[in-house]
Amino acid sequence: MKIYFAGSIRGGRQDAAVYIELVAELEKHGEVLTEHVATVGEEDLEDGQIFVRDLEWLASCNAVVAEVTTPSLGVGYEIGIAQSLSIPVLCLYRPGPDRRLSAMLSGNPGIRVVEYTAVDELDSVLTEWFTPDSP
Ligand code: 6IA
Repeated sequence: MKIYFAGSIRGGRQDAAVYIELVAELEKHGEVLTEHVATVGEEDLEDGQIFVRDLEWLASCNAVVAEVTTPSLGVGYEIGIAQSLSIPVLCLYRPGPDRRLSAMLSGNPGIRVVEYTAVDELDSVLTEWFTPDSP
C-alpha cells in the first residue's frame, strides 16, 4: 500500500506535530511516500521540481490521507487531483470554534471526511480505511 500523506506546508505549520504522529500511524498500514510533509526542512529543490515530483508520487499511490485542519492550497489541489484520478481520499479534520471545513470537502460525496480530536482516536478508522474494498 502506497500512501500519499498531504498536509499544510506554506498554508501554515501549526499542525506539524500532529502530522508527525499521523505519519507514524500511517506507516503501520503501508509506505508513506511523503513523510517529508511532517518533517519538512529546507530542500534543495525548485518549486517546479517539487510540483513534478509530488504529482508523480500522487499518481502512483493507492490512497491519499490528507490532514485538512490547517487550510492549504496545495493540499486542496492534491485532493482534487487524486479525486480526478479515482484515488481514494480520506480527510482528517479537527473541528474548532474558529474554523469551518471547506464545503468543497465537507460537501463532497466522493471523499471521506473524519473528524477527530487526537491521533490516538484514529486507530479503528485507519484500520477500516486500509482494509481492501473498504474506502
Ligand atoms: O500550499 P502548501 O504548501 O500548504 O501545500 C502543501 C502540500 O503540497 C503538501 O501536501 C505537499 O505534498 C505539497 N508540497 C507543497 N510544497 C512542498 C514542498 N516544499 N515540499 C514537498 N511537498 C510540498 C518544500 C518547502 C520547504 C523546503 C520549506
